[in-house]
Amino acid sequence: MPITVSAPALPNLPWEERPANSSEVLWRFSGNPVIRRDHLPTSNSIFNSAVVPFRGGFAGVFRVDNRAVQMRIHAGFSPDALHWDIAPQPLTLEGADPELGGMVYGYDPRVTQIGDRYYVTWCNGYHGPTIGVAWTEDFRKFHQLENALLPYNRNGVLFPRRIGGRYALLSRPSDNGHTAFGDIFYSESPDLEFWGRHRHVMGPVRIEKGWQSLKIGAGPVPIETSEGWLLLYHGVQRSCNGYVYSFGAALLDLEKPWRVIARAAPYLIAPWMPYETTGDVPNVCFPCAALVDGTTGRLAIYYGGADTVTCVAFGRVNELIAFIRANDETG
Ligand code: BMA
Repeated sequence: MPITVSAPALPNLPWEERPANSSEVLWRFSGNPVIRRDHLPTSNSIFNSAVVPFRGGFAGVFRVDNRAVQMRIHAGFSPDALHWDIAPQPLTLEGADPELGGMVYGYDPRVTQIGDRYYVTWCNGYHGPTIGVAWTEDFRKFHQLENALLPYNRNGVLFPRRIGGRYALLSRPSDNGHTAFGDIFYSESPDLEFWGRHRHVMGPVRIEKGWQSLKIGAGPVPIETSEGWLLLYHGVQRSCNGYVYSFGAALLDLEKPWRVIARAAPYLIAPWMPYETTGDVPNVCFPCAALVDGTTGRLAIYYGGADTVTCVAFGRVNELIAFIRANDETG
C-alpha cells in the first residue's frame, strides 16, 4: 500500500533534489543558512524557528535573541519560505489574564494550524520555563491563552487535529537550567486551557552515550500519515566538552500517540556543517518546523544551527518511514 500523507498539497514548498552523490535520508539545502544571525539590525541570532503555509505564501514565528541577548519571538512573512521579512519588533500578546505577565521571555516556538487558527506554542517565562500558548489568524494579532503546563517544561508541540475529541500536546518536563534529563510526554485538553491524562511517550536511549542518550524533545508538529504520526525529535548526547544536539524520527500510533510504533536508532541530521558546529552554542541542530506537500510527501525541515542561524533540510515522507522501520530499535 502506498503511504498517504494527511496534509494539503503544497507544490510551492522550497525544494532541492537529493544531490546525485548523496544517499542520505535527509539532505541539507545548498543555500544554508537561510536566515543569518544579523538578518535584523538588532539581532544577535535567529534560530529554532517555525513556519507554516499562509495565504498562498508562508508565515512564521522566529526566535530572535537580541543584542542584549534576550530571547524574543518575532513574526515574519515570506513568498517562498526562504526569503523572510521578519518584523523588527517582537510580537506582543493580548487577551490573557495579566497575572501571566505577557511574554516574560519566549523561545523555541512551534506553530500549528488547526482550522482557521494558527496556534503558537513556545517556551514561556513564568517562574521558570513552561509552555505558553497563543493563537493568531493573521500573524499580526496574537491572543494569549493560559500556559498549558506547570513550570518547568520545554518543547511544547501541538498535534494538528483533535485526537479522541481532544487537543493533544507533546512536551518535555525539565528543570530551570540546562536540564540533564528529558522524556517526551503526551497531554490532552478539551479546550486548550485545562490539560491532563498525561502519558509517557518515550525517553532517551541510554546505550553507549549515543546521540539520544541524555534527553529528547519533540521537534516539528507531527505529520499525519497512513502509517502513523511521523515525529521528528531532537536528541542530546553529553560529550566530554558539552551537549550535542542532533535529530531523528519515530512513528506514533494515530489514535494513541503515546504508543511508539517504531523509532530509528541512527540520527537523521547531526552537527556536521560549519554553521551547525560553530556559533553561539556549538554542535546544535534543533528542528522546530516542517513544511510538507501532502500530494508528493516532499518535506522541508526548518532547524536552528548552533543556536545562531536558521537552516533547511529536505526529505520525503515515504523514505523517512522506510528508514524508521528499517532501523527500528523499539523491537
Ligand atoms: C535548549 C534550548 C534550545 C537550544 C538548546 C541548545 O535547552 O535552550 O533553545 O537550542 O538548548 O543550546
